[in-house]
Amino acid sequence: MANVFRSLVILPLLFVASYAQFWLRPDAYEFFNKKKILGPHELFNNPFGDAQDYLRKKIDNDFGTQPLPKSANPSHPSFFGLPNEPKGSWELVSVNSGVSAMHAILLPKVDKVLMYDATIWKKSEIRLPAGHCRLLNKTTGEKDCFCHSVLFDIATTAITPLQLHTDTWCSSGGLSIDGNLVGTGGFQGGAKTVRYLETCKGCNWREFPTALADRRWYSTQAELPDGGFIVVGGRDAFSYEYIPREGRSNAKSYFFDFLKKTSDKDENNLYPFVHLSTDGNLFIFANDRAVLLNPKSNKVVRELPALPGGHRNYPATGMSVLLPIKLHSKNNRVIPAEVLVCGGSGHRDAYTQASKDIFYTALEDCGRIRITDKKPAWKREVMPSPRVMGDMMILPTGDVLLLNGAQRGCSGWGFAREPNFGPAIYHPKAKLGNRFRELKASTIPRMYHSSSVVLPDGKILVAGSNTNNGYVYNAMFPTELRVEKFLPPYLDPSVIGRRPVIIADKAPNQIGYNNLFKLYIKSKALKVEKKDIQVTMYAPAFTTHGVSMNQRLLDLGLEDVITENAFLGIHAITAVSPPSGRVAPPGYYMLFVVHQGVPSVSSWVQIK
Ligand SMILES: [Cu+2]
Repeated sequence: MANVFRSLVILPLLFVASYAQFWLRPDAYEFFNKKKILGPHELFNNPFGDAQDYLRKKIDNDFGTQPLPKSANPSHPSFFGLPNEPKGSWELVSVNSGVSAMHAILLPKVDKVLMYDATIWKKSEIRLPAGHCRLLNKTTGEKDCFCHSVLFDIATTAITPLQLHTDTWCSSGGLSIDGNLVGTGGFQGGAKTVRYLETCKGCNWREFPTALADRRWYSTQAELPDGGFIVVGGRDAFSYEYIPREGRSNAKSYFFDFLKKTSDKDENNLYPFVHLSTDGNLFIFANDRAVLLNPKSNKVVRELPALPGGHRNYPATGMSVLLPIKLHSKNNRVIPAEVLVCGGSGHRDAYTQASKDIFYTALEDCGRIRITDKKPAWKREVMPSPRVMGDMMILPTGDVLLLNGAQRGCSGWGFAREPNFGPAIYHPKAKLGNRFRELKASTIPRMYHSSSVVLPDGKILVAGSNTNNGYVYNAMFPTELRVEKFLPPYLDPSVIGRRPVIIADKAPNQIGYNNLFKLYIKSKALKVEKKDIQVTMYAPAFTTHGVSMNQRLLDLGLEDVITENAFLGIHAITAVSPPSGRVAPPGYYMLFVVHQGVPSVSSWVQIK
């Protein structure tokens, strides 16, 4: 019996312990980061097959990016597609974010970006305040005095340290109805944790390490129509569960066969893409397949067609958004919802091969599907460049920005090459084949563990990138602490004159469902017409590992736009709030008024 105990329990523990010892040793970093020589993929011209072969195959609905037609006629009042369209620009705003921003989200009301990585490295570039430390080992007295999560002030770039007690490595998150962060999972003691952070001054993390039934490492958290959350998947977790009330623990999870079926040798189905559809079902995409799950009955209500071309989820990390939801003052019973999935890897074994110095070219294609159709079908289109580990952010105008990531390889320590420096913009309303444009490139590689945040002024905060096991600076791609802002084309000096200003003291702080509400704007334009105005509401994304959880843009129905005072340039807009929690879960949104393709600075509004 003792022998059985030893072989079943102690030996595996010893093995795990010695393995962990090795890869936590400082010199292990060098092993993982040493400059790798070119593999046979580069040297012998793809003996394993070309990842781009699928592009040459004839597939229905396969359109490349077409050159601009001579008389480009944009389908909405924007400058997209016009000659001399601006390409955007970059600003470097900070050289030290304290922690490398593996996870990032804008917190409502306080306008600070929460950034964090992991406690496992016991290291960052900021210490806990006032000599605070975390005791790691009672016997040895080992301590960690570094801070692993910060609030980044978007106006001043000042950072406020916060103290984490559980490991948030590769975890997930979202915002509660009251605009507080609810985070789930992570590594070791963090894997079953649910953690909360309020935005009050001096507030710190509250952590509940036994709240979840299963370990959630690389899982996705998604908001439900009532403001609650589901947590889906994760390494060795073929299940999902709903976040319990604070302080409670889940007794068990729901087994989810779909995750078991979509897992392969390299996994390729972690951090699944989960989007709440307008009918209350959850669109869940893993590897190359998708289903609609009803979170009330816990039944898969529909299997969608597979997306051909390759593998889209971690470590073959692609990107996905729920495209902007177009609302009207009177909506039909079915409100169309469309999903876009881009990039990833054409090779099932991209991760295994990257460990042998073979870095496959990433996928260059996207699939788009209307998930509320009776017979949904993917339509394929091609990006300007291959991209793996990118971020896909919905802009206040309803266009989609693709940025960060690499052109070859996949997620993992040092498993990617050729950073994709250039963002691309995708205009969902343009004709198929004419939707993408390349924008101004950055100079900073942002690969594994980078993140992006849409800000109230319409800029995009871009941070992080750490393809190293720890804070390592003598690597091919050093741990990145610099923070940039990308200014999309709508902030170009040539068009910024169109920008409206929301009159803040007349804007609503709270709205209900299906209500008329009024907004007042100030504009330099002599005449503001209804056809030139959009009112949009953006739910902040929790961005990590190429997944932007709970990102959502609503393009509201408008009743009218009336000039109140032509002399002062004041105009009144009457808009209709979203019809239900299925379309727009309760919580905080950034409210933008867009005039001729240029968004205002947003104002926060809570749907309750
Ligand atoms: Cu990770």
